[in-house]
Amino acid sequence: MSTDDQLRFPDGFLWGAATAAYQIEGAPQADGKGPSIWDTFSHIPGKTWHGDTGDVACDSYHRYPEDVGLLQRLGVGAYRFSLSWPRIQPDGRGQANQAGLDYYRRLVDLLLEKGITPVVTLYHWDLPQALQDKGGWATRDIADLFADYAAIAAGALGDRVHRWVTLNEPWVVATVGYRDGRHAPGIADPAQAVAANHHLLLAHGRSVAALRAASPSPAQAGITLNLAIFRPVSDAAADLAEELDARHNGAYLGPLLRGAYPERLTADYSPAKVEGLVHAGDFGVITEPVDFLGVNFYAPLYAGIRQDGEPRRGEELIGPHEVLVQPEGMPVTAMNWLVDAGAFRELLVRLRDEAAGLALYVTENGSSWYDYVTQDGTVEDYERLEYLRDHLTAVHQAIAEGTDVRGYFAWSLLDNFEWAEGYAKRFGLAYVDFGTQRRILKRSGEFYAGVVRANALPGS
Ligand code: IFM
Repeated sequence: MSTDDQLRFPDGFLWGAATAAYQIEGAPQADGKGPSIWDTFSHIPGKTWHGDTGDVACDSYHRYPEDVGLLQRLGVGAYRFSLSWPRIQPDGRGQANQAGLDYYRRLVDLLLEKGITPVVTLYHWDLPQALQDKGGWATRDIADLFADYAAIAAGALGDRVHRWVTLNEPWVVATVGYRDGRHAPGIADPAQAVAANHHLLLAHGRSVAALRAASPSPAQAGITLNLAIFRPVSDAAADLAEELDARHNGAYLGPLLRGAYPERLTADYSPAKVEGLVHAGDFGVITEPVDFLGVNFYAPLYAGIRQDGEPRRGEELIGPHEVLVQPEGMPVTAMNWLVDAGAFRELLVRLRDEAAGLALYVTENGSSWYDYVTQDGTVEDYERLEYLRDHLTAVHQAIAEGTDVRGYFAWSLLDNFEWAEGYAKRFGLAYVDFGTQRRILKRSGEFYAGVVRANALPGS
């Protein structure tokens, strides 16, 4: 696979970039779109940094040709973007809004014209507000409504879209949205979070079947999980690291691949607790075979115990004594996330065994830094470039160790609305001046274009 000191990727490796509807589109009321939970949540004072909202974001709803131009400059073969459910069904149920579908059709047509394969995520967190008003993901009938929506999307776009991701990061949806309340819908209720989790998985399974049935041409379907590596910082934290792993990874890989929640999650999923929630036959739905697994990776997490219950500087208290630690001397990004590409390799190699037989796509990987435009009008983001190079090296190593990674999507094509962090945190390969909407390809974007062109990482 390697010539000279270049690291070559397998022939046909799919290079891409990713975005999500609410983070880039803006135009929250255009062409009959209904409100989403993020439209509501971001307008509540104090919920996002600086009161930022996605009202304008990158204005991609109007500027998508320019963004397709950026993809062309990167030379990528694929673009992963998400559909806004309330653009397509303003209330989350019933008849489709043709104007919403037409927007995505125009985007897909332009991508195809430029030789870029669309990879479409059905749900990247912008639930129709009307469904949340009835309980959202904590209610069971949402699984069928989601399947209906999947069928509408596949029926309308499936002649030209052949690769679908059902859900993006259900852990974040359930945990950050329904348990911690830091994301929309802003609910802090552990019982609703467990229910949301189960219904997300159910919705995934039902939508895979629905979109395959509705698509006019063969559809490949998968789900994207934000999987993580947990490392204990001491022997005392070993059990905590295992528990976190089960909650974060096992709660998804278990049901999806093996048809069961991990045994050690009895606190949340004991038979008594899930009575009424998990119905007979649910795991048959959830294990609906998928064509691939999407993996999002950003950072490893280090688990520690503080007997005094006092987190030290840079630590996050996650229980009475349990903390997430930032080990001394390890670099962190602007998100305060650790930088450790070795953990990425470890995760991918682990999936080689745990998800054996399943093709993997890295559907997101990237980093946030405090970028700025130089006097020459360039963005010299060498930290991002290094992060990218090191994490691509990790992918290359994992492939060499027998992991079936078929593609890589950089997060993100362009700076965008980073949820509760608003516009303060930039992840783009292209810089966005949110005052003028001007896009500037960053140094890391130029580097990525070189990798894509060569299908290889340059030698050192
Ligand atoms: O911006 C998000 C994205 O929407 C989901 N995955 C993580 C990214 C960075 O936080």
